[in-house]
Amino acid sequence: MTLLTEKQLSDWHRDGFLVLPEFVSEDSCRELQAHAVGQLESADPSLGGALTVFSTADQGHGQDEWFLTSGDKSRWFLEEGAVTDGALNRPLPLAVNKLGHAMHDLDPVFGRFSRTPDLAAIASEIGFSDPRLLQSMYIFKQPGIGGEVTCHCDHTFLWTNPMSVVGFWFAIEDATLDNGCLWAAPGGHLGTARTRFRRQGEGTITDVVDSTPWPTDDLVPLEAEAGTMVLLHGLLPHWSAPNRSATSRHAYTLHVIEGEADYPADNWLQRSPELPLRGFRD
Ligand SMILES: O=C(O)CCC(=O)C(=O)O
Repeated sequence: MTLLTEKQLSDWHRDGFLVLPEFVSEDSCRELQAHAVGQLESADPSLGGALTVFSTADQGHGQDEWFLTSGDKSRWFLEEGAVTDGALNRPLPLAVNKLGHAMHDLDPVFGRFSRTPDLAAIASEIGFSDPRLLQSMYIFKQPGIGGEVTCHCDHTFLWTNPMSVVGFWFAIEDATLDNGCLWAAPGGHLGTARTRFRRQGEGTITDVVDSTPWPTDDLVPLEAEAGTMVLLHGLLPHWSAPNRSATSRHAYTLHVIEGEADYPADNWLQRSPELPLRGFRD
């Protein structure tokens, strides 16, 4: 089965991203959304460690045990605007920035969404020989308080030797200029990662590997209707704005690495040997 046309493949190689509208059905999006929200509706918001705020601006979560041990768990991380004086100021389903980072292996609903013949085919068409599903995130981009995701490339966080990570990003709701759609720099994947985020001692550190600033003026918006999948090359600079609108912008993203690539022991995301990485078909 070949899903990508020659033109799509050449766009992918030229731009470092590829937007595939109507890749998943509205029904699949609604099912995943209801499931993600339902989990938060039935969760205990006072769980230990659960007040961790996810902020790409200060990376404060990077020193936090709740975050650092989440590589093989399903945990939530809060929007900065959802916490006042150390307490939640709204119900959990409206407070969470994202769920992460192993729902695809722990939860059958996420698992079904994440492992399909179409995804396996796309992974092979863009060059994976042994794709491994490393990380999943369900991103809420909440109305009014949805946090900015500062410009970055995914290799910074999910480093392999050689670089291999690709993001499979799904619009679960319409992503617009108004509610904080993705932006990306066409061709920016031909540059380098600027930083590497890794473990050091009990926390994390960000090493500067290339001090060239991100090409922020070159970013283009990737507005996407629900059901669209966007492929993001691991070196592609991408960004999303805060959501100040009244509409949420739910998205789901899977980060996939090459099985044969070396995965450093000081990457922030580590898994228990009891939950080994799997492919799209295992
Ligand atoms: O959904 C977003 O706003 C950002 C997602 C992202 O950076 C990623 O999936 O790598």
